[in-house]
Amino acid sequence: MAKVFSGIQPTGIVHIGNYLGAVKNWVKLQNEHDCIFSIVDLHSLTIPYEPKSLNQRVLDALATNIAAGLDPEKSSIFVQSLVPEHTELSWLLTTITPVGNLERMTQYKEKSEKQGLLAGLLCYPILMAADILLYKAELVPVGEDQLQHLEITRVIARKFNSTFGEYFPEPQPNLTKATRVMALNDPACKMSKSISGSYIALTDSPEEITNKVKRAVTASDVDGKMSPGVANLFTLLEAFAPQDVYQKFMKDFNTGTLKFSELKPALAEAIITELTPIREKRTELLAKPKILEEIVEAGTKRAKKEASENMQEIKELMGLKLHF
Ligand code: AQP
Repeated sequence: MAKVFSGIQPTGIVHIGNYLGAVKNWVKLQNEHDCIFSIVDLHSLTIPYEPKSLNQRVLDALATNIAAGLDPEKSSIFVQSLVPEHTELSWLLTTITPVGNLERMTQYKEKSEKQGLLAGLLCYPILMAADILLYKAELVPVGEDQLQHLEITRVIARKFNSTFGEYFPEPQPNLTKATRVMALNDPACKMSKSISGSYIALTDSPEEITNKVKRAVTASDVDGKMSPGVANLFTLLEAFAPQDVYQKFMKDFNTGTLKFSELKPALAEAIITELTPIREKRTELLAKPKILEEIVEAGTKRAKKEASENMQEIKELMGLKLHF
């Protein structure tokens, strides 16, 4: 049984990229491993946000993830800012993180181009390393876009171990088949909460899902090779539809008889079938905030206990524990 940590930012409604790349995998892993999942609200402060709506976004992220299958009986589910050890460890790790590694991060370059050079964007991977290392996690289920950040976590763990003594495991990624779901309106970019038109949200109605799939960019295939848009639809079909439906359309593609007028409605139907119970459960949970409060209270208590015990050991190793 491995120790697993992962998180999701409350930056918008959870979409099928988050779901297939991470959340659905969390649901599976919680049956086999010791899992801690966090709504990482501190990370979400690195992009512009409206303070008045943050609380609702956190509740929404909690309700959506639980509706998607996260089980508080099996996993610890909590909100990052409720366990201050995350920021405490983040500072300690900042002191051993090479700036060059941070400056090379694709997400930092892309986001700072839009938002300006903010230290929070630069140090985002250090906070992520703290999230993971605080619990000595060995396995981190994330989408492909987070692999670079996880590599920095390993660099930091190695540096800590060689400087202060062997303590942190080097965490490994755990990827799904749909590790990089592309934007429906631009298959050259990844599906993202902050790019409108790019995603199908877990809360979308059947009509919205049908329309979004209908409008998905496909473009023509070149020399029988699938275009990125078509490949993306097949990734989604494989993830959502029964195997025989996927096989049938793959055969159509290989024999040059694929019709988007058949593929798109079949894909929309498969997505609607999987997401409808999630959408309904989320609505139920949001109407009962007391249940969400109890889940967060219990998850925070468990996470906090482990975090504070480990922090004591980390501080001892770094010479920060006072002995008189
Ligand atoms: N398109 C994607 N395909 C597969 N996995 C994805 N993930 C995100 N987008 C895709 C994975 O979802 C988990 C939670 O992501 P996050 O909310 O922490 O942040 P993100 O990666 O920045 O997601 P977004 O949707 O792109 O948010 P914004 O627009 O706010 O930046 C992670 O494991 C991530 O890899």
